[in-house]
Amino acid sequence: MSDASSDAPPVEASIADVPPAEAPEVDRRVHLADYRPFSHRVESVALTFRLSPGATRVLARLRLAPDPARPGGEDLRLDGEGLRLIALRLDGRDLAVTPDATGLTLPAADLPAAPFTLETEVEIAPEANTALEGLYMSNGMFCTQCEAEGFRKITFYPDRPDVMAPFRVRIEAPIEAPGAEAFPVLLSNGNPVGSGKGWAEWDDPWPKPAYLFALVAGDLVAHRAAFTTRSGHAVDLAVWVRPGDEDRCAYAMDSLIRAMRWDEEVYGREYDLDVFNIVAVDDFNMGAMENKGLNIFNSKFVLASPETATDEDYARIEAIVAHEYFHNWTGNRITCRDWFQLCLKEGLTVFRDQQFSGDMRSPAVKRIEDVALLRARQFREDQGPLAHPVRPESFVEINNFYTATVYEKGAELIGMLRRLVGDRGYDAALELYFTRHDGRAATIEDWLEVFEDATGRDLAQFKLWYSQAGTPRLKVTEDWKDGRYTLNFTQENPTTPGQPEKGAKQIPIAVGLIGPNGDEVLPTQVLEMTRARQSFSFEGLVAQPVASILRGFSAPVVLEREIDDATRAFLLAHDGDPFNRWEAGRALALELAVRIVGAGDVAGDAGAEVSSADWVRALAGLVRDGALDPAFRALALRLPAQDEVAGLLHARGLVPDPARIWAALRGMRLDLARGLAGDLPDLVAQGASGAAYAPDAEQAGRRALGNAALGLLTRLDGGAAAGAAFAAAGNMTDRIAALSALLDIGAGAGELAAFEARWRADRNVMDKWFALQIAFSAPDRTAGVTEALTRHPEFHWKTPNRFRAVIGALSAHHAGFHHESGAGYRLLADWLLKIDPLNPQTAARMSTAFETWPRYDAARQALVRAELGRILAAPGLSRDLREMAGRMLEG
Ligand code: B3K
Ligand code: ZN
Repeated sequence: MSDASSDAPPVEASIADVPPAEAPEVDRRVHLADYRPFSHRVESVALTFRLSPGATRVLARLRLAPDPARPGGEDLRLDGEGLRLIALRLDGRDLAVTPDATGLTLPAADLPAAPFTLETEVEIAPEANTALEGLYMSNGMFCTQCEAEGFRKITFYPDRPDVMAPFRVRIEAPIEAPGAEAFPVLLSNGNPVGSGKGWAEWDDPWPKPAYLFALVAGDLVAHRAAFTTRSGHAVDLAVWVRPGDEDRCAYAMDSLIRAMRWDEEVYGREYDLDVFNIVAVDDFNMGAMENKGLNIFNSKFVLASPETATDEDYARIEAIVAHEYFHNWTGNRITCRDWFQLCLKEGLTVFRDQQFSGDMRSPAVKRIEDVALLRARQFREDQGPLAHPVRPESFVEINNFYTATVYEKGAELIGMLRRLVGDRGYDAALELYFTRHDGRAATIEDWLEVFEDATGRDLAQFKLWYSQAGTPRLKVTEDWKDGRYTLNFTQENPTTPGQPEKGAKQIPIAVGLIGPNGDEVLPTQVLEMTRARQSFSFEGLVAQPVASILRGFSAPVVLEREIDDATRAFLLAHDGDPFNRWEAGRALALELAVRIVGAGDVAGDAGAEVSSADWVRALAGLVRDGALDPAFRALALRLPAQDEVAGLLHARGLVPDPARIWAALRGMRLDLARGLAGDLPDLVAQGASGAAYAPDAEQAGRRALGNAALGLLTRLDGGAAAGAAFAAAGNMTDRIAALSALLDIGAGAGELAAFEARWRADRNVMDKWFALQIAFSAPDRTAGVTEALTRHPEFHWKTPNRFRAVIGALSAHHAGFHHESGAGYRLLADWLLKIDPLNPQTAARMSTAFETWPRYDAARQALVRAELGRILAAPGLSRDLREMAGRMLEG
């Protein structure tokens, strides 16, 4: 292995001009079908960083070997963007090569037939990097984000996931003024192998793709712990944060330790380095990143104390810490051959983190939450112009494909596979996957093959789930005759962009049968549907059963069932499958909402024409059942999202009116509050625990139910209880719940001011303060409230978390964003255009708020199209936002 510390800088040869930073975007389209292995093997990488905010030097020494399978030799193409090339040497000889806008090419004729060493020196400016991709600065510290293609902004390299190599890294801190050490902590991947004042060296023995490279330099403090793997290897763990934040790291550390143990116990996976570091940074484009041995996190998903974080924040921290840790095997040790295979690591790792959270908390509650999220994000994506397969076949900008489809639907596919092959088959397949592909870059074909080899099953039809977009619609009818009960299923696979024709999917349908007295007469069994139409019969029944279909949400489909409210209420009362029990309540609420919206009277009190009494009664029975998990009861009280109602109306060929949906759901909530009026004070009281705050599932569930009840009670008591709860709140969960309840009835001005005064200096808490005001604004004021908040001195729009808190809250307010004035649309487009030149990833991601436009009326459609057109016409638009706006407009 080469040694970065002895890396003498190449002679300054000033070979090439800087490729212009404002080089015209190359509108490349990359196709899965065009995949070709890289021309060379990278045997080792040695990097030296001479850090300086305005002019960091990066020296790279690559040991390269020609691919023996290509005896004629090939040109060597290295990716590189925005790099000022200072020097380039091959086996010690200076080379004169001029990079183009996206990299440099060394012609085959100039390359040796034997292994050789290529050295480059480049200069980059981290402090000017606002895109937060590559090496950049956040609050005075250096940090990196390389996935998917950020490493090419650090040095010239084959920046593709199938090129894996061991890395050695030397970091030299900027020269300090005497006595002022601004960058005492210097971190990279792997194990620390040496350090001194102003420098450190790291060695990562595990071959990895460049997207897993990471570097951090700054004034940080560590929250430390130790972990011993089950084979006895000692690992030093550290969570690094800015001084002052160290008392908010305990939960992230605790989550990490539990995740490490769980992966050993459940998947047999051990950690493989001497250290594991997590660093919290304030400016980050997403949640976190699984860099080998050095996970970098959005500080929002690390820092937590009862005073500053809600129960939901704690649960998210636990899930994300685990997710990034689990990537060490599913993503890092085994990575993706190319970016089309992204779901190979993301779908599987989401599936694993969902299992983990279920084990740590309640599997039933976790499943309900995951399905709610899948429907809200992924079904919505599948229904609109951005629909794409779990494994897409082409892209312009890969960052645009870190989507709910790749992640959440990708995880559902793993769950279906597991249901199809059984738990033991799954375990055997995973064991084979880890042994067969360790140290490699794999494909979906490789993944399915381990299942076929381990279980003997043919998964050719299952593979369609990876290549065909869209949510299958599963229709079911039932027959009952002579003790024989039959379920007749029909599946329809809707057209999506570029995919008019689709084959029948293999669908695991978990079904249980319930007798008239509520007892289970047939325990859950998995029916396997493989044809467009298929019937399944059950014999020997004494009475017509009620079927509980798609238990545990056994497949990501829309179930369309002719069923009356009474049968749904029966399932809500008796279904032994907790998911379907919740589902029955949700379906009742959705159908009621649809009826109220269609009924004509949605102003003021709900449904003069449609009564919600049966729904309220059914829900009341469940909520009063003290034997049920409070977290589950809290979920049952949650009404469908407005966006979900709009999606359902659209699926039924109707045009949703956002204002009516808003009014209908508000009316339903008021009905629910009135129906439960007698129970609410007690439920609120039970939510408060005498015990010291703990973020565990038990306490969190109790708070969730108490606070759901508080929200309803506030609709009846004018805010008396919520005002008192706000004043008495001893933790952020209760404080936010009380404040939300007040804002929901148009009150809470004093509390908002008090909240701001108390938390003004806390960036993560203030994000909540911004978002809440928008979330609870009246629809005709949403754009105005958002606009006013963008003029608040604490609206730091270049900080992604703050930008997302404010502009994201605007897009998430269904009736406000889609207000007929078009003000919401305009405001979002204005801000997308403003952020795009600085941070294209954030702009592109937030533009998806527009994806549902085809659902709405002609006037709204015209308004959105005009905004998308305005975006597309903007000069210098990023490749990211251009691809998104273009796809949405084509839809
Ligand atoms: N793998 C990263 C996401 C990278 C996103 C690049 N635009 C985090 C994760 O999924 O764990
Ligand atoms: Zn991931």
